[in-house]
Amino acid sequence: MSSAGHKPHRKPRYTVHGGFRMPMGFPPEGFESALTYVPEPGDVFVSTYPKCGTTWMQYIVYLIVHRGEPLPDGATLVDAFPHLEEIGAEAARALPRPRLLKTHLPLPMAPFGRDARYVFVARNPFDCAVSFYYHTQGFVKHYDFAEGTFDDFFECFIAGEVDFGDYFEHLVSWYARRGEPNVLVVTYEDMRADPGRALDGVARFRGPEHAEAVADLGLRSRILEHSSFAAMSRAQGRWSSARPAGSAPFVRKGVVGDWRAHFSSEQARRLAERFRAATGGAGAYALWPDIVAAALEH
Ligand code: PPS
Repeated sequence: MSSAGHKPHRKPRYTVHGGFRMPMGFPPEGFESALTYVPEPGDVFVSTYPKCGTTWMQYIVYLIVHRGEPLPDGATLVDAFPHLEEIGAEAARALPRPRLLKTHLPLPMAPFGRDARYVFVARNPFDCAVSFYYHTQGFVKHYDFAEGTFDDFFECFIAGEVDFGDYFEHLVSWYARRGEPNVLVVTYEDMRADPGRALDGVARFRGPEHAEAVADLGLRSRILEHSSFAAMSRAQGRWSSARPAGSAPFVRKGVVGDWRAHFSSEQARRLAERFRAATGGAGAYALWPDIVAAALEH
């Protein structure tokens, strides 16, 4: 889908590796070797398109693995649960087991192994676009887009011309694996509606001993408290590098429906139509029927 026919717009800057857009500053050798990483039994991936709840899910998995103990003072999730495309295969192999890895790669590019586990978090494309806009505007050294508007970014997003590729290709590729024993599909909206249920689902997926452990009320409330929006907002430096003063924080708003305050009715209709076309109106298209209906009426 192209944004042809819409007025020229400002674009963020990216580095392009083999036709694939990445944030500037992601070393090419890290990206290239990430594609060759061979997953091992026990590896746990949090696999997402950007801005779909990656960090929140990573911290839930981290807290399950570490029995509710938060990251020690001064430690960052970026080190404890690194981004494969940033660190590359060799650094990934050197991680303590279980290896905890984040990836934003679409499935055809992602290292997928039968014995590794993948938690795939999907978020509706409307809120994802808004969150991705603030991210792109705020990380000035990665994107040089401080002056970019939401309207500018929207044209890049709907055309799939953003880092980590097209939202819809990513969603469709991973969603096709739902139901496989090593893939758990979760939505950001379900996590928001019932974090305890989401925690149970992830713990069960990690194994019966973890499911049993999170039934313990003390552990359960520690994990839910440390991974809550309020607690994560208080510790912004743990999740991401600093941004210029005045930019939106990394843990920003954390709601479902912020798109309403950013989308014009034309943009909402165009993205809803793109969603339908990209999915053939089936599969992942059924994930957010109320939001799609609201977008068409916006
Ligand atoms: S990234 O850069 O791709 O890793 O970003 P990602 O972590 O996927 O997404 C960031 C959005 O997730 C929100 N967030 C949360 N929401 C609810 N609860 C918790 N604990 C939480 N932690 C992060 C964060 O605010 C971003 O969404 P927006 O809509 O911008 O607020």
